[in-house]
Amino acid sequence: MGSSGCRKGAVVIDNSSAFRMDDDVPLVVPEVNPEDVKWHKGIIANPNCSTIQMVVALYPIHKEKNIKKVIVSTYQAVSGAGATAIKDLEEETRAYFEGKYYYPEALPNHIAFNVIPHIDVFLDNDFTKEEMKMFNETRKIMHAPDIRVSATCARVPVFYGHSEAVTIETEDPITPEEAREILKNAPGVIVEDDPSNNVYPMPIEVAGKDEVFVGRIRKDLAFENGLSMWVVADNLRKGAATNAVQIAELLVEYGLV
Ligand code: L14
Repeated sequence: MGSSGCRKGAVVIDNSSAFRMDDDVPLVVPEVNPEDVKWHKGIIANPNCSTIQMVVALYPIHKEKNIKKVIVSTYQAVSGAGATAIKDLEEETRAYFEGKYYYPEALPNHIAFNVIPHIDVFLDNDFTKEEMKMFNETRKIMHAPDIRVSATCARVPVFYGHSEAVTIETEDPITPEEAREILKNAPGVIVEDDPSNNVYPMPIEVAGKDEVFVGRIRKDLAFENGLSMWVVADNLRKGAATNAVQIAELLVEYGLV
């Protein structure tokens, strides 16, 4: 293995969590840390879906206002857990109306008309692995080793599209107007924020799209320099496939393949 990958020059963009925190493997979201693809040694890791959409929205704010803390709750679609989890939601919903019992095959609990605060496995600190991915991967992608991320990841009965309620504390003060302006000019972000006309991002609208959608931008009431927002993206597109394709395009652009 040389710096250009395997002997034949192939590069692997890996969508699993296996190599993401490996010091020798770049973890890349092209809107945030495109240059990191340059030091790959044959593998580039594609981050976790919930982390990708969050950093696309947070990084432009971080660059200008220095984010210290993030508190995030996710509302994750079943498709993240695969085709059998999609079947779980479908079949269990049908069974519910037919008065029948359905035993979930992929998800750890019943998902129809329910919310499950459990994604991936539980760890020693009582967070789940999914929640700790948001902590660790955010730091690595944003090159921000001191950011504290406290996540609660929940599964909701939605087929496609993860939603996230995100609250940040910044070092420098930030107004919602400033945040809206920053995000309107940010790569890969679409601001949909007109609550008086019932306009805010929702998974059903965002499914099938490649961008990260942000709305409900408002001053937070718990932190001095606090801001809250609602972030939605298609977990299979920007959260997985689109991001991987963008990484491949970067390799071509930089002449690395
Ligand atoms: O890429 O929704 O780390 O169950 C593992 C769990 C993707 C989503 C990852 C889920 C994930 C997933």
